[in-house]
Parts: sequence; C-alpha cells; structure tokens
Amino acid sequence: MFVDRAKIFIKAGNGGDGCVAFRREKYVPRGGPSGGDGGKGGDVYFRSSSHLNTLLPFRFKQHFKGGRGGHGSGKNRHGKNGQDVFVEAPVGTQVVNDGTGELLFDFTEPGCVELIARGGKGGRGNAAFATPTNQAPRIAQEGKSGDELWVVLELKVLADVGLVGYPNAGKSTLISAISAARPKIADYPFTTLSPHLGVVTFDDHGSVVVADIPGLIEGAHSGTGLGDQFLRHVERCKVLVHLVDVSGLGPDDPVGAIKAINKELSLYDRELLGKKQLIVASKLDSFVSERLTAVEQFCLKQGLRLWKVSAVTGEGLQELKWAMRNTLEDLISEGGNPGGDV
Ligand SMILES: Nc1nc2c(ncn2[C@@H]2O[C@H](COP(=O)(O)OP(=O)(O)OP(=O)(O)O)[C@@H](O)[C@H]2O)c(=O)[nH]1
Ligand SMILES: [Mg+2]
Repeated sequence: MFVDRAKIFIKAGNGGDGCVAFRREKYVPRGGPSGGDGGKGGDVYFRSSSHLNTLLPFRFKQHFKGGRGGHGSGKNRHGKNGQDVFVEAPVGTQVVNDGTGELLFDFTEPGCVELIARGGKGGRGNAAFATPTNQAPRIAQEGKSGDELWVVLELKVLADVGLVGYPNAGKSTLISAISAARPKIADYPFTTLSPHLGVVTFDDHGSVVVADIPGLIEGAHSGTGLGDQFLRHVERCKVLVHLVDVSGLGPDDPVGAIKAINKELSLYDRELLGKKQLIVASKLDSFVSERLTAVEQFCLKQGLRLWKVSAVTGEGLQELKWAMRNTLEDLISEGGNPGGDV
C-alpha cells in the first residue's frame, strides 16, 4: 500500500535533573558539594533512505520519543545522556511543523540526517553552584524539557518527468516500454493507484527519472475519480508528458481531454501549468484519423510540437525519450529552476 501523508508526534527526551549531594568521606569533614549534572535528553532525528518508498510504516507507529536523560547523582556523577532516536523516511519526504505550517526539512537525497527535535539539557548539580561565598549550595537545576511537536510528513516523489493524462491513456504502458518499471497495465480506468518511478536510460549512460501518475479526470480537484491528491507528485517534476489516446478506445474529443487535464492541473496549482509540457498522442498503432488530426490542429494552433508514439510497436519512443532528455537539459542550461525548490 502506498501512503504519502502521515501525521506523527515527536518528543525529544527531557534532560535529567541535577543532584544535591555532599561528599562524605572518613576523615574529610565537610566535604564540598558533589551533586552531578543531569544527562541530556535524547534528540530525535530524521534520516532519509532510498530503500523506503511509502509512509505506510507511520500508520502503525505515530509516536517517536527520545530517551530521557538520567539524573545526576552523588560523587559528581553525571546522569546518562538519553538515547537519540532516528526516524527513517523515504527520499522525497517533506517534514512540516503541524502547528506553524513551517517546512522543517525537505529530504531530497538519500542519507540526509536532520535534527527535528532537540533533547532537553540536563540540570546542573549543586557542585556547579559552589562559589567562594556559598561553598555548600543546596540548589540544583531540573532538567529542561525536550522539544515536542506534531509534524506532518508528505512524500512527493522526485522525478524529472511526470506522465499525466486520462485513465487508460497508456501512461503505464509507456513507462514500461521505456524503462524497467513494471506497473500494472489493464484496459480499465484507474489501474494505477499510486505513483511509480521508472529510470529511462540512454546509451551514453545518461538517465531521466519518470513518474507514472494515476489517471486524472474532469472534476479531479473536487475528488472525482481518484481525485487530485496524486498531483502533489508532479509538483516537483520539471517536465510533464501529457498523453492523449487517439485510438478508437480513447476519448471522442481528445482536444477536450487535453484541456480538461490542463484545467485540473491549474485548479490544483496554477504553477503546474507553467511547467514545460510535451504533448504526446498515444496508441498510434490504432489511431483514428479525425482524432489524431484534431490533436495535430490543436498543437499547430498553440505552436506546440506533437509527439506521436505507440508503446506497443515502439514507434516514436526513441524520439520521445530524447525529447524528454533534451527538454530537461535545456531547462538546466537556461538556469531556470522549473522544479520549484529542488
Ligand atoms: N493498441 C495500443 N494499446 C495500448 C497502447 N498503450 C496502452 N495500450 C492499452 O491501453 C490500455 C490502458 O493502458 P495503461 O497503460 O494501463 O493506461 P494508464 O494510462 O496507465 O491508465 P490508468 O492507470 O488507469 O490511468 C491497456 O489495455 C493497454 O494495453 C498502445 O500504444 N497501443
Ligand atoms: Mg496506469
């Protein structure tokens, strides 16, 4: 099961209390203060891992607590520091403070470690309060509380290219034809229920990461079909590949379908429409000529180039692969930052 949102409670450990104690030793009258400091509370860190691809584990465990610092004790013994806790999250996870909405961290690479909640400092024992005028202090500090907060985790897959289009447009078939990804393919709508990533490789060892996004339909923004929740995964794609089925099984009005998807994109977030789009007519092996012509006319009018492919015969796939790569490279060399914050 794919889960891309979770809310969890994080509590770093409290610091241990300082201790009030005095040295007692044979033949040493009035030994000085010897209360040790409390240990520091354990911190809570997040660590990104490329081995995870869902936030599902957070359905089962929602509370993460750093260890408590041990109390200080006599003979100047320092309390033990509380154990630090590392929470593993998939690459692409954003950690947001639920109370303030502040983005605490965005894990865009594997192996990043970030402190999210700091453990409380240990209190100082009375030995630390001794001064020339007060050589036998009877005070010690309490340990400080560790940070505690609710955080929302949002997983947004990190891909260069996002495939969008109506259900059955052939998105999953396309990704399985150009990469090693093997999502489920079937002739009913909403076969794909969660985003899948595929890596498209090139002979010169270049590569492009493509995300297969579940199908969208008109009204997705108000929850129709699978809704638009998966669009958060295209937020960070730099290029969108917009598939439209021009075969007999596709929509009667393919241009209307393109416009409907674009409308859903803009209703979700206007910025999505600003992303570079490659329009692709799919299922070219069984195209219906009025439908293909309508899409060609539309692209001509809009000044857009149209790619035509068949994932079944392989026609046009090389050109499309290179178009994805060249478009990405152009965006990078233009120095733009089309993927938002990545
Ligand atoms: N003839 C032909 N059929 C295709 C082609 N690509 C996909 N199909 C068929 O179209 C149907 C839908 O393909 P999918 O790849 O599952 O479509 P999808 O866009 O991923 O659909 P959802 O996951 O439901 O959004 C399947 O029956 C495929 O076999 C193609 O190039 N030619
Ligand atoms: Mg699919």
